[in-house]
Amino acid sequence: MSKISSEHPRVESLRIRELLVEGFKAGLVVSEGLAAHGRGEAFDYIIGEKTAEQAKKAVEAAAAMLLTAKRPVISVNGNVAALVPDEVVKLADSIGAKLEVNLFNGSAEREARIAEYLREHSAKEVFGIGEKFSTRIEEIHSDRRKVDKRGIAAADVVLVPLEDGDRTEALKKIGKKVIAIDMNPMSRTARAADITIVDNIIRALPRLVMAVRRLSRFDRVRLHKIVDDFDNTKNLKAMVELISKRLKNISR
Ligand code: PTJ
Repeated sequence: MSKISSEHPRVESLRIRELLVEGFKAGLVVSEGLAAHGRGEAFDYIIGEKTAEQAKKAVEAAAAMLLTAKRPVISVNGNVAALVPDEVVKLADSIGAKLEVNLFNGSAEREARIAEYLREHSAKEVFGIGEKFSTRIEEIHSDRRKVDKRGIAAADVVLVPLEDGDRTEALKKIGKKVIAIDMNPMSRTARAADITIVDNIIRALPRLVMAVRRLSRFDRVRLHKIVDDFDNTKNLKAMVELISKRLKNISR
């Protein structure tokens, strides 16, 4: 890893880039993943690289939804594995969720590599590898249609970080609840999800782990109320307004 001085004004952003580049070299991340990161980074730059109040609310609702889920699954792609391997494992452990590798740019070799990487980060079990337990969600028009019978296919709640496309709409159509993590509040995924956390996954995942720990003391009635009170459309609208306000302030 190259040496980034702690004095550099953009040290944190450069550190995150390094994780992606290292993940790319290790065969976890595809080249498209580097471009996708650039899009997320641009949104993060505009919002000031800190967690907005709207994202904090969404994290709270997401934690409550995960805690009330019967069969929660965390979907992991190359970027997610490279950026937050420890945190996805911690989150899965704290809610009893399954971890499933699900790739837009499907590849058996990368699936296995990501699973191995997650295991190196203490994951006990990783689904989505190979064909033995695989099935297809025909409504999805990409490699993401390949899912695990024991994982996403059977899930009631799916966490889908860092993606844009038709999968969330398809998962909703077949009756699943979807939580998205996406810096872009205008993406199809952000708009179709039940709960969208518009924040950098680097900040969102540790917050989610902490929220799950805090809310695990709440009873189910209280957790359901947190979910019911959350309005994703309203929250996304507020995020777009925040972006617009920040751009207006900069252009003054
Ligand atoms: O590993 P694979 O094959 O599954 O591919 C992974 C990528 C990310 C390449 C794939 O899912 C993809 O093409 O994603 P998209 O359609 O480019 O969408 C990625 C979304 O994540 C965009 O809306 C970005 O703004 C957002 N994003 C990127 N980096 C971050 C992010 N959101 C939060 N935190 C980030 N660090």
